[in-house]
Amino acid sequence: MPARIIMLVDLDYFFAQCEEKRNSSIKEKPVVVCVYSGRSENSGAVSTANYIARKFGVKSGIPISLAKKKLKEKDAVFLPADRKFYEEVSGKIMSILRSYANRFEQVGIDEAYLDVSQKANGDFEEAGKIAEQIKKEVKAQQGLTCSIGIGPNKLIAKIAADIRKPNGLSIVKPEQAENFLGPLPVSSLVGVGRKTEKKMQDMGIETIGDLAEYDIQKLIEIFGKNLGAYFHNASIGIDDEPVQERGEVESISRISTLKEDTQDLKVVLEKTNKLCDEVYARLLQRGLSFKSVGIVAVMTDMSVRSRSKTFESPTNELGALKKTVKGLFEKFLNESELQARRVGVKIWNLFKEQESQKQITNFLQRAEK
Ligand code: TTP
Ligand code: MG
Repeated sequence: MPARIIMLVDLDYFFAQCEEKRNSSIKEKPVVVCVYSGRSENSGAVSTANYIARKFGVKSGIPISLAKKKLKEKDAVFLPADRKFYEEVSGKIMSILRSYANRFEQVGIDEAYLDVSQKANGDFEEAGKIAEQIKKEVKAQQGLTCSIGIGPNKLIAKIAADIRKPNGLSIVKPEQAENFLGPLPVSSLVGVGRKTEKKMQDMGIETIGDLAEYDIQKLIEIFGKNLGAYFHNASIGIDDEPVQERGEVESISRISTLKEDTQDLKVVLEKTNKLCDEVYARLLQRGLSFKSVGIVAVMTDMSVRSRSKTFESPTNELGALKKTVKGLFEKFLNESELQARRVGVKIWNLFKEQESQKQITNFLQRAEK
């Protein structure tokens, strides 16, 4: 198996860069994207600002009035946030990013993790080339720059992306992880907020290196078992969190009690066909396709059994759902010595229509080769 290589791609000053994209004449000026509260002309907060405005101390979260003060007589451009437009741009960029990943997880409007272990064949140099390619394609197709961090896990990839911005690329190989993290302030770690930072400072811990040297038992005493162990592992660059495809997180399911316990396929299917209809309605409402179908049965002795099947590519056909549920129950009831009391249907590996179309296209292309 190739070494694990994770990338974090974060678009630079995203909302403001979107504004520059549709009006390049503002590019040389400080640009501030605002969410106006409407109470008075200048009430509200700054969403984000381009790097020119940041030089004057303008950043996400500060009051608009303060940003105006900082940018007085600087020919700055203040714009209201247009989330719909940013989401459109984000969607297009995310589908570019997805095509470069073995596994893909979008974590915000302008941020995504890519597991590129196989694509880069475990080679960090190769991953660096993929990152360059991604930057080039995002720039060419959508005109935006991004910053990319590459590391052996999500934790390091994220920090690597943060240290060189905008338009940065940082690669941290596994053997460099501890040296890379060591000098950074503990607040660079996910989960170390202001309060925890303060507490650690009181314990004499300023840097991640200090944290790594701190006795793990003491950390556990102070922060509890989970958090203490997490801090220790994070400080030495250990993190096993998988890049989680969104489709895998979500599922749609229905379960219902039979009128009487039974082992009769016909009776069970009467019930599960209805459950399939309900599950299917939810699927359509959300504009999704599914790749995996499961059945669950609670038996007379209250034990829970399940069976499932995963297709080669996503489908959104009710017929396919019912047929699969039938096939699974047929086999399951044949093998079971007990009667079923409750039965359920579940689908997961859910994809947005557009993505499933892409998956189907990929699948067909592969099939043709
Ligand atoms: P970030 O990626 O945190 O910031 P950014 O893309 O503007 O800048 P950077 O170059 O440092 O990555 O957030 C993405 C978008 O989310 C940002 O463009 C605007 C929005 N946002 C807010 O509306 N309010 C906030 O407080 C933050 C942090 C972000
Ligand atoms: Mg960003």
